[in-house]
Amino acid sequence: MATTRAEFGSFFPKFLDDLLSELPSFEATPAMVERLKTMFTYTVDGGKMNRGMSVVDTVKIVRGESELPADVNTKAMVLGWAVEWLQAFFLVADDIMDESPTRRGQPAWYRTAGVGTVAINDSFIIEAAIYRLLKKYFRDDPCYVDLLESFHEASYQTELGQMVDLLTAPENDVNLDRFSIEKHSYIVTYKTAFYSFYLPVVLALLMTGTRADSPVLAVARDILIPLGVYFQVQDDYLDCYGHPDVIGKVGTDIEDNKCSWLIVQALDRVTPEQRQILADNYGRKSPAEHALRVKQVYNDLDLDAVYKAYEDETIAELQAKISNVDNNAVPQAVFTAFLNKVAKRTK
Ligand code: DMA
Ligand code: MG
Ligand code: MG
Ligand code: MG
Repeated sequence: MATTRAEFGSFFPKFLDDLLSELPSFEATPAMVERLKTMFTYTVDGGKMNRGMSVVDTVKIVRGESELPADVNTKAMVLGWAVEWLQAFFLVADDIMDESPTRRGQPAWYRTAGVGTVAINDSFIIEAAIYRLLKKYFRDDPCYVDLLESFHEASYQTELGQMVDLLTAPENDVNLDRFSIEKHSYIVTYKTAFYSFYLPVVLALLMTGTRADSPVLAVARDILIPLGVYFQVQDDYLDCYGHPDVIGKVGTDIEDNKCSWLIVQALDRVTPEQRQILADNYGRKSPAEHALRVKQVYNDLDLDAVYKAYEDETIAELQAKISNVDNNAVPQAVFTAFLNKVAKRTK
């Protein structure tokens, strides 16, 4: 049976306590412990938790068990929550860099009272916590080094993607020629697909005894990277067409001059007049009329329908790919579970 949000969520207090209870060995004062408790709870807990839960679900499918033995379950939960800590590390920094006002239906962490740029160091601490948890639960495990390398590699990939995402979107310097589908593919593959889709499966496979050099990982990568690209295209779409109350965040891609899937699709279809409107209004922080004019062009080009067609085509392609996977390499159910969670999502 798939992990429920309630069951997965019930492990957060345990891992939080692991992190807090070792702080005396770092000579932390009670005030420091309290600050970290508040910070971890605000930034790590309360997301959709799909990435973390998928580690546990993958372990179950690979082992062919609907319930895991308690010790295996705890270890799978550690890896799942370590991915959630990794996600929080990226999001805290991402919201500062993207100047996003909200996250998960509340103010972004850097926008809360008394935090501000301290959130930069908090993001580093959130990352460090991953390695404290891995050390506590996996130090003597044969897969320990492979787990460490997987987190390090996924982090580096994400940071490279974030770098290109940000450098392609300079403030006060709009140049639509910078955007292309190739640039977009690089950005989303690196900033999202590796850590959100490939990493959770790699961790589950390593934990269940697959070696890091196994060809099985190439099979996983071949499906999970395109799936992750689709996921980020959805994120780009929802940034403009999603409702803030549903997605828990206010979109900023147009104002931030981002190489979003929507602007790339628009540029593929515009008349010279429409292109001029985009050039004059994209990447302007205020007033809000600029972003509204961009959205008007998107609507005139019926990007909503373009997206829906992309979505149907991509789902069909992924289903075809999954049906070709050798169940002895990786059970197809690993991938269908992911696809079902992601397909046609609205938040
Ligand atoms: C997200 O890109 C990527 C990472 C690594 C956090 P984004 O800025 O589009 O994400 P969001 O829309 O959630 O701010
Ligand atoms: Mg962002
Ligand atoms: Mg971003
Ligand atoms: Mg986004």
